[in-house]
Amino acid sequence: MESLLVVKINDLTGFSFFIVSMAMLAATVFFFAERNNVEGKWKLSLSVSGLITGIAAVHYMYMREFYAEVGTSPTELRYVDWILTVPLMCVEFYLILAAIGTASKGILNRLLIWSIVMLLFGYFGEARLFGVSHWAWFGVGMIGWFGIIYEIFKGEASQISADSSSDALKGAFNALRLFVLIGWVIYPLGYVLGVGGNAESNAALNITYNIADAINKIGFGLVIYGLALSDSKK
Ligand SMILES: *C/C=C(C)/C=C/C=C(C)/C=C/C1=C(C)CCCC1(C)C
Repeated sequence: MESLLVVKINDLTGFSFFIVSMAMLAATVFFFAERNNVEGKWKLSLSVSGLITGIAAVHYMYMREFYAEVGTSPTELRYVDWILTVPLMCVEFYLILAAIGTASKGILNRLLIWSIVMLLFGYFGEARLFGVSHWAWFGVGMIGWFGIIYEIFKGEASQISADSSSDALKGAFNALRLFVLIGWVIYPLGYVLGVGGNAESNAALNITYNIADAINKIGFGLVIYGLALSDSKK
């Protein structure tokens, strides 16, 4: 039991699991509490932000415990978290466009399909499934990510934001898509670092993914919160 409670300060991987669990928990409380301070049409967006960090918080507590017990964390736990939270981030894009202007269901559907392609094939690669090279699966996963990037930089979603008269929306939409373009680079990097499959590469993969999740889930939610707050004050 003791091993579950003690944080080993010299264990960077274990420490990153611990600190990200706490950060996700704090962010979740914050997003749900702040629902009261924004206008009605923004409440759903803040709830979704809280769900994203809340789902991650629960997964991080399991991952941390697993790691503390056996020194690794299962790939499945990581991907179950992502397959729930990344689609919710796609929903966030849709919701902020819908709150200020118009958004077609097609945008949401395309973002959801691309994100499933990205994560499903990334998982196939990490789990070394079906005897196919993990670089081939990685390549297919990258196509999914590029599909998302296309939709928000060149596709219909980017068009709706560009045509909007709200500077707050444009600013927030732009910040969110920079998370996807730049913040998400950390994920394929983690995949590449983890390819070795030994203890060192597992540690590198977990630390990299942990940092990526903290930046992208909490940062993403804070940008939406900022938009909701400035729009509500008007
Ligand atoms: C909250 C969780 C997030 C934002 C997870 C994002 C995950 C990715 C951007 C994963 C990307 C990958 C590729 C682009 C190629 C294949 C390997 C992946 C799945 C790590």
